[in-house]
Amino acid sequence: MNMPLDPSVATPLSDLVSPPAGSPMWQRNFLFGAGTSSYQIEGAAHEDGRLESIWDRFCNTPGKVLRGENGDVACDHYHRFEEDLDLLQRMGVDAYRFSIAWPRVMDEAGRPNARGIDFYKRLIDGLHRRGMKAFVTLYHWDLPQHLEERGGWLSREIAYRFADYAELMSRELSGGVAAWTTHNEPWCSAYLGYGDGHHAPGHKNVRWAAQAMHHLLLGHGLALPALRANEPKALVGLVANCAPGYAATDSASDRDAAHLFETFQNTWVLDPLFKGEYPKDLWRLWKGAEPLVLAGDMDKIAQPMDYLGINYYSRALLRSPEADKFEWVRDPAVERTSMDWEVYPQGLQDLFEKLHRDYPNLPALYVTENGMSSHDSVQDGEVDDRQRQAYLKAHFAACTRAMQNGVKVDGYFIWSLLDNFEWAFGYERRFGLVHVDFETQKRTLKKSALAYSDFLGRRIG
Ligand code: IFM
Repeated sequence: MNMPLDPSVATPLSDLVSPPAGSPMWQRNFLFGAGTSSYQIEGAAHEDGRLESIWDRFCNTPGKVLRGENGDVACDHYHRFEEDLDLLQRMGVDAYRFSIAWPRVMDEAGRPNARGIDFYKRLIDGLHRRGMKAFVTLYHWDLPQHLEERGGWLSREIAYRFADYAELMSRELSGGVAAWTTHNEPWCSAYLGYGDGHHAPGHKNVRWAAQAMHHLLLGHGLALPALRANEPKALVGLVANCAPGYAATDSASDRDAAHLFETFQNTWVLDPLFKGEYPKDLWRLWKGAEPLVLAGDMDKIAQPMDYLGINYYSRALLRSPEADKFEWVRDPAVERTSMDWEVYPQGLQDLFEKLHRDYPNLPALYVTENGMSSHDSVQDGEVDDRQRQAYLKAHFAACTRAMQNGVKVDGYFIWSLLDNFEWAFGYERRFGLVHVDFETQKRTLKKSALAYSDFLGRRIG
C-alpha cells in the first residue's frame, strides 16, 4: 500500500528522483526517457489489419497468464497515444522508447500493412512535434502467430523474415528514428519462450532455447545492414537483460555457480555479439545443447553496434547444489519489490564495470530499462510511490559511480511510462511512472513521475 501523504515529513520533490550532485547525469547531453512495448500497452488487438501474435495465442491458453488476462485492450494506447505523448512531454523527457508490433505492419505474405505502419508514423510525428526523440525496438516478443506456425525462432528462415521486417520499417520510418533496437531481451525470447515455457510460445526444451537464441541473434546480424542503409543517422543496437551473479559463500563451488549464472544470463547473449562465439561453459549447464551454427553466422552476429542497451532490475545470489549447476539463494535481509525482486542498486555499478572490463570493444551503454513494480493506488488524486522514488534515486547513484569509474553511459530510460500488461503476471504488477486505472483508462502521474519531471527541468549545460 502507498503511505499517506504527510507534508510535515515530506522530502522536497526536487530531491526525490535525481542523481547525486556533480553526477554527469545532470548534463543535458545525457539522455533521459521512459519506455513501453507494443503488446503491453497498445490494445486494439483486432484493428486495422493487425494479425494474431504469439502473445494473443498464449494469453488465450488457460493457465498461462494470471487471471487469464490479455493485451486486447491493455492501456488502449493505440487510441490514446496523443494523450500519452502529452504525459511524456509534461514530464520533460528527451526520448521515448517503444516497440513496433510486427503483426500490425505486415500481412501473412510479408506485404506492408499501410494502416498499421501509419500508426507508428503518427506516433513518431507526435513525438517530434513535442521535441522528443524516438528509440524504436523492432522485436519486443510479439511474433506473428503464423510465423510461429512455420517454426518460430526454431526455424532459420525466420531470421531472414526478421531482416525483411527491419528493412521495411527502417524504409518506412526513415528520417524519424534516433535509435533502432533489433531485439529487446533475446534471453527472454529464447529461454522463457523456448526453454522454460513461462512466456509465449511456451515451449520447454533448453536445446530449443539455444537454437532459438542463435536465430534471434542471426536475425539481428542480418537486419543491421538494412537499418544502417535506410537510416544512416540513427544509432543501431540491441537490448539485453543482464544481472550480476554473486556467490553466496566464498567456496570455489559457489563462485563457479555465480559464474555459471552469469554465463546463462549475460554472456550467452553478449559473447556472440562482442566476441563472435558462444561461451563454452554454457554447455556445462546444458550438455549437448549446442545450436547448429553455419559458416559465417558468427561474423554476421558480431558486427559492430553503436550502443548496447542494458535492462537492469536486480542481482542474483547463488550457490552450487552440485557440479555444473547453480541455485538461487534468498537473502531475507534485502528489500524486495512486488515482483519479489531484490532492490540491489550496487549491482548496476558492478555489472557495468564488469562489462567494461570484459569487452574491450563495448560500445556506449544505455540503461534501456530500470524501474520497479509496486502496489500503487490513487488516494485523494495522488499516488505517493515512495519505494519507486527511492529505488530510482539509488540506481541513478549507482550509474553515476560506474560513469565516474570510466564506463561510458549515454542515457537512461525508466521502465515504464505506464502501468501495463506485465506478461504472465497480467495487470497486477504496476511498473508505471503513470498510474493507469484499467476500468476507466484514467492516467494519474505518480509522485515519482512528478519528481523525475522536476529533476529533468533542473538539468544544466
Ligand atoms: O515488463 C518487462 C519488459 O517487457 C521487459 N523487461 C522487463 C520488464 C519488467 O518485467
